[in-house]
Amino acid sequence: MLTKNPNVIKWVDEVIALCKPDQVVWIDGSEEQLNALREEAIQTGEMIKLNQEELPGCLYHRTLPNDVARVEARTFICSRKEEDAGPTNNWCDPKEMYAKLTPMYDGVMKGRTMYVIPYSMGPIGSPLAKVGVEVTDSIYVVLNMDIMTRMGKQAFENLGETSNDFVRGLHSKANVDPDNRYIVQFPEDNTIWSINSAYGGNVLLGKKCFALRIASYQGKNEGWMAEHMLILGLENPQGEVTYVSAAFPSACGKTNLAMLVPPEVYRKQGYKVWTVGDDIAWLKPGKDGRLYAINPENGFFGVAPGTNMKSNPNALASTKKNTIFTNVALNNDNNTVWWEGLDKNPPENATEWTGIVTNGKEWTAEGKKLAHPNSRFTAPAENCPCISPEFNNPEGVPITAMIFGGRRAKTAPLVYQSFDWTHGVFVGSTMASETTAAATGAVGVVRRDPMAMRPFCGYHMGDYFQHWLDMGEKLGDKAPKIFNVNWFRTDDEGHFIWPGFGDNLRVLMWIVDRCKGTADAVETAIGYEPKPEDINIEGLDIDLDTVKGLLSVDKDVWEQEVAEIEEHYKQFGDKLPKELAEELKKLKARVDAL
Ligand code: GTP
Ligand code: SPV
Ligand code: MN
Repeated sequence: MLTKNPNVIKWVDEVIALCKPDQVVWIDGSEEQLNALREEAIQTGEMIKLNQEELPGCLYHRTLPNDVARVEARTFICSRKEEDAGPTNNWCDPKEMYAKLTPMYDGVMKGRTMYVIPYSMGPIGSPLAKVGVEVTDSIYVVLNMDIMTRMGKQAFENLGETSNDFVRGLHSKANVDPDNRYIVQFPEDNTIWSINSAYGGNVLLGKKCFALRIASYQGKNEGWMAEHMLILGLENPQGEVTYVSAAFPSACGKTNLAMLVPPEVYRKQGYKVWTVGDDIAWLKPGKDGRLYAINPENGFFGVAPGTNMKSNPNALASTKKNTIFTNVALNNDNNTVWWEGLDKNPPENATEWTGIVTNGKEWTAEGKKLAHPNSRFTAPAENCPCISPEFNNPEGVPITAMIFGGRRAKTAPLVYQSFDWTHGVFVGSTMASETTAAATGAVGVVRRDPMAMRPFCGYHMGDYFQHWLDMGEKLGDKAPKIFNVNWFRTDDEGHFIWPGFGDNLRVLMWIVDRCKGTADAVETAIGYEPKPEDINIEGLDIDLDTVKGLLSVDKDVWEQEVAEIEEHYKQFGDKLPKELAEELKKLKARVDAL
């Protein structure tokens, strides 16, 4: 046992009594202990050791084909009152859910080892950090939590010997049975129960389950925010750094934007981007009244496909050591990894992600994929060449601009700024995006995903909007400015028009200059937009007319959008803040006048 905290001990005793493991191992986080676990996982075949010259410390893992993404249909928010979960969450009475799941956990770890993982979300000692304890029967989970969190006995030092303020996470992969898979949050009990999955987002309980679903609920009660946001610092040639956070839905470009390499014209002038976080931000007003953000994570659980030397060299560099790859393909010639979009040379001697040995060139020539579209790398943040010097700053970084965005083939322009905070909350609350492979279900279907939090908000979304409005009230004129971006507009053939990736800096530049008051804008029906010539296209092979097209606001399309937002808003009933209903009316009037 690593702690004398009676609350921890009592809870762990309860789960031992329930799950009946053969053995209990407390994870202290020592290299010795972790190495033994790595060896064991390699012995049992749970993990494969990769080429240690090319990828030192790297391991490979595959999950079952039925277990490759978050399962939103089987994810529950079990608040005592149904109303508190709201229309966007699955709900079940907590008593009923505990009663249903308890027999499933009863004896589930017989013949297995239970690992007790203490971890901190946020830098140890940060006033914004919080402690969790995850109990699991999976070594894969332990090794991933080591990368993704500050794991080990130091987390208990942070908790202290009497506090009860820790999140209790119980995970068992059980039989990985998709019909009995449950990912359940009990926000009022600080508790998460996850069973019958071994896929990251369902089982690394510090991540979406705690740092978003439970934390969003805690944030509402405690006056802070937990958001599905990257955090980056943009440094100008004078050495000043402006921090920006951005919420895009899953697999819509957070990791890429967070690690952006400036295009040549800016690099030469001395612009740099520093990564603070790529997925989650915890934000709280600081002593000076500005909004400060920490990244509660310690690593990146990033989408592998599409990651290459051109799109995201910093992410690729982050995966070169001490990284776990899940559901990518293997290159059997040299025991390294491959995925779609890494390069144009699929290995001839390949093992695709489910384990089929094949000629990768022929396989991909038939249009089949070698890596799963939601295959991922788990890489330590410290590996990232552009990790921010402020990454471990316990106070966080001050946020100047917040950006919303998603995948919209037509509707949303490249960038616009909200008129004010309330309008910005409106923009976030009406966000829509095409679905991706990060969750099970159809891909490419447009759905409303407010603030990119639809799958992650631990309470009623209407109350969440109100919390955003309240935070704006509290921050007053120190509130970040709110923007919306869309890198994914397509032409008539379905090709992306905007080059994206590093060139997104060109849009960030306008955003930062707007915050400083040094860039112009035109007022449109939906917000402030740059003049086309204010987006620097030097060195790109697109012209001013293309930028004009990317910024266009089409009356028919936006009339349709307004109608869809009206439908979307209906589900929140009385809980829809009246300020937002008012914003919708104003938008409708402006669009009608186009
Ligand atoms: P999660 O980890 O699921 O939350 O995803 P994320 O938001 O971090 O997305 P990520 O940066 O991993 O990007 C997902 C996919 O979008 C990858 O296939 C990228 O290649 C692609 N992508 C990212 N940025 C851009 C961009 O600017 N333009 C285009 N066209 N594609 C992009
Ligand atoms: C996401 O889906 O938004 C992710 C990956 O970041 S997961 O951890 O599976 O949630
Ligand atoms: Mn994410």
